[in-house]
Amino acid sequence: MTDEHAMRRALELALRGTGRVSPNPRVGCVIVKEGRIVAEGWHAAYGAPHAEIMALEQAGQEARGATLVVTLEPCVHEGKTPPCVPRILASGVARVVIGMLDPNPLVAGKGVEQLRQAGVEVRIGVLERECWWLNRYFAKHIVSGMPYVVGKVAQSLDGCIALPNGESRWITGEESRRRVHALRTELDAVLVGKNTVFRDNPHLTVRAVPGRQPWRVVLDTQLQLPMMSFVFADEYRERTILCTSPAALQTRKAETLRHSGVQLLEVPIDEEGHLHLPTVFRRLSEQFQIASVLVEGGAAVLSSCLRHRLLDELHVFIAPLVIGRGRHPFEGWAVESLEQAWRFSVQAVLHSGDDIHVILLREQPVFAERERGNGGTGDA
Ligand code: AOF
Ligand code: ZN
Repeated sequence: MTDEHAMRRALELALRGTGRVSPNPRVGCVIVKEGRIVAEGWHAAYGAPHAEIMALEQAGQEARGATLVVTLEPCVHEGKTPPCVPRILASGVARVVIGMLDPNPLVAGKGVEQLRQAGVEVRIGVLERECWWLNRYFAKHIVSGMPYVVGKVAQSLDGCIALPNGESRWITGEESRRRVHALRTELDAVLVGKNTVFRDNPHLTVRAVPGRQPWRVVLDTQLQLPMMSFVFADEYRERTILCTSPAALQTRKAETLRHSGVQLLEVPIDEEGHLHLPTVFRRLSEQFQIASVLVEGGAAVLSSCLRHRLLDELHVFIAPLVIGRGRHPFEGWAVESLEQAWRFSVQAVLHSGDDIHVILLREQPVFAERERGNGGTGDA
C-alpha cells in the first residue's frame, strides 16, 4: 500500500461529508499498518469529531507505530472540538502523511511543526491537487471571508442561453440537469437574479440526485417578484434569502415575506442602481456561514459577477444545438479589445449525456504548471 493509494481512500472517505460539513472542510483519514488499512475516519458533520479522531478511535492500540494518512493538515487549535495533534501524538502513530497544509490561519503549518517537533515523521503534498480541489470552497472562505463562487451556464453550441423571447427550457439534456442538481447539493447556496425567477419560476431545489437542499438566494432590488413564486412559497421557503434594497425592506411586502419564513438581507445599491454584489457575497459569508455559491443566472447577474471579478469557477453545459439569434450568458459585459476579455483556464472537458460539460477556473491553479506535461494544449 503506497501513500498515494492510502490517500485515494482518504479522499473517498472525505467525500462522505459533502453537503454536511460546510463551512468546514471535507476531510478523510486512514491508518495504515503493515501495508494495510486498519482504520478509517471522516468528518461527517459540522461540529462532529475530526476525521483523524474518528480513525484513531477505531484503530485503538493498532495506531502504535502506524502511519496516519489524512487529506488535510491536522489541527492544533481548540475549536468546536479539541485539537487533533495531541491526540495523534498520544496514539503513538510513527508517521503522518498529509495531502495539503491547512489554509486556516489558526492551523497553517503549525500542525506539521508540532508533529515534527515530537519526532513524528511527516510527509506533505501527497495528491495535493485532489485535496485542494476537494476543499477549494473551504480554503477561499477561511482565507478571504468571501464564498467561493461558481457560475453555471446551460447553452447551445452557438452560445445562446435562451431564445430572444426568453424561452430556455430545455436547451441542455437530462444528464446536465442532474449534474446541476449535484452542484446544488454540493455547494451551500444557489443564487439567481429577479429575471430568472420571473421567467422560469424555478424551485432551485435538489431533486434529480439525493442530498441536502441548498440556501436559495434571490436578488430583487425593488422587491417586484410575486409572493407566490416557488422560492417564496414552497416548503423550503425558510431556506430562501431575499436580497433587497434598504427602501424595499420598509414595505409591507417585505414584512409579509419575513413572516412567512423567508430570510431578508439588506444590501446597499451601487452606482448603477443594482444591489452591490460583493456586499451580497460578503454578507452571505458573514451572516449565514455560506462558503460556496452557485450562480445560476441570468445574464445580468453573471455579467455583474464578471464586472466585480467574483467568479472563481465556471461550469458550461453545451448542448449540440444551434439556435441562431438568442440571449447570451454574459450579454451585460463588454470589452473594447481582446486583451480585456475575461480569460478562464480549462480544468476539464467532459461528456454529459449528449452535451459537453466544460469546467473552467478563473486562473491557473497553482498545480497546473507542474502537471501539464506534454499532452495538454495548455491554452484556455
Ligand atoms: C474539520 N474536520 O476533520 C479537520 C478539520 O471548529 P472545529 O473544531 O470543527 O475546527 C474546524 C477547523 O479544524 C477547520 O477550519 C480546519 O482548519 C481544521 N481541521 N476541520 O471540520 C476535520 N481535520
Ligand atoms: Zn482536527
